[in-house]
Amino acid sequence: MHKIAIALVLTLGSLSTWAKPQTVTLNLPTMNCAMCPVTIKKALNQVTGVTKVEVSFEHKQAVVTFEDTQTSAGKLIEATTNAGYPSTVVETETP
Ligand SMILES: [Cu+2]
Repeated sequence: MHKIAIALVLTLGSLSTWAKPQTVTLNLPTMNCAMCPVTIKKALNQVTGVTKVEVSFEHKQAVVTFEDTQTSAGKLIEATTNAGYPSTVVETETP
């Protein structure tokens, strides 16, 4: 029992160091009403590897956190474009 717990902690620990979470800010200039952020958030959350999405209608931007082993900024842009909102990357944060 004890050994299993230790093995699990080691596995989770090595996984989290292996997959690096990245945060990108996307410009979404075509947002034009209060429903847009809802649509965009839904589209981004459907992308594999995305762990957090915050959409600001006020700033016409989306802040997306994702695992860089599973997806990329290009895939996120593709997702918003497919939802009807072409986007561009504002900045990339590397912790
Ligand atoms: Cu809208």
